[in-house]
Amino acid sequence: METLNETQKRFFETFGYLAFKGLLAEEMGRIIAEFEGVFEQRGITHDPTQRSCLVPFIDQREYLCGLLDHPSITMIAQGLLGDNYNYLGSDGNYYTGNTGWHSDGYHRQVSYIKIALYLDPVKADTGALRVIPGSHRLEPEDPIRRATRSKELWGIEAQDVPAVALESQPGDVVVFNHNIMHSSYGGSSHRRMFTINLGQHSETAEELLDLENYINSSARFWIDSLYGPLMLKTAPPQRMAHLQQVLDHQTALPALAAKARLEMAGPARS
Ligand SMILES: O=C(O)CCC(=O)C(=O)O
Repeated sequence: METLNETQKRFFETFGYLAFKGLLAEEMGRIIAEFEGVFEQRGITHDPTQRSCLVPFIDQREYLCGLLDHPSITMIAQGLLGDNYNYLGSDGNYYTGNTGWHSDGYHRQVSYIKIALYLDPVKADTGALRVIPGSHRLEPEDPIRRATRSKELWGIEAQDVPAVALESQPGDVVVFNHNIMHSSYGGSSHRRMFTINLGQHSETAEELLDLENYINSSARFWIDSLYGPLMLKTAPPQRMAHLQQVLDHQTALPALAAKARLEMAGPARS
């Protein structure tokens, strides 16, 4: 199996992202068909006025579950998170328009990463992921982490905030640290993209609390488990090793999801 080299790891640690050109190019035809299949089987027709988001996503089809065992994905996961990383769920999306500046949480103790596959060509001004390099290492109070207020703080539009656009063709893979500030601008009303979330294994009480908070925050998607049944049913032992810690720490999720079902009009879309 290929491994990430030290330069790639150092780049990721320093800047908070990596892009792999053509890493899953051979698989893309099948991946796109499976992506469409998930939305079809769930009877979801994308409404172009708002984002469609399905969580968990790869768990819906055996082939997509298998991406977790794919040498290219395990290479990224092991290289950035160590051998005993956790799978933390996935989302499948038809995005509509812009995604404003945000980070996917803020984790001090352990690294959480997102692997993203854009299924349509995206350029800087047509929906490519933009990242502010190094912003994953900044304290929450740092002004750069307030890029949503770009107009008021710096007199510039959000899309003019200095950033790197990770332009992507189907088959390319982008990876970023959850802490990094990211966005996208100018995308179409049916931009197809799905992600796989992974994190380092939690060891200390504080890290386990962080993991449980992460899991429990998924109640907003109205799910009782971070994993769909197929993910577990089709898991070879080497995949199970990356599911076990979450299985052991998601006991509060069903009650929280039940509460969310009472309080929210529908499952969250982001
Ligand atoms: O592609 C996009 O519009 C943004 C993606 C994003 O924010 C995410 O996956 O966390």
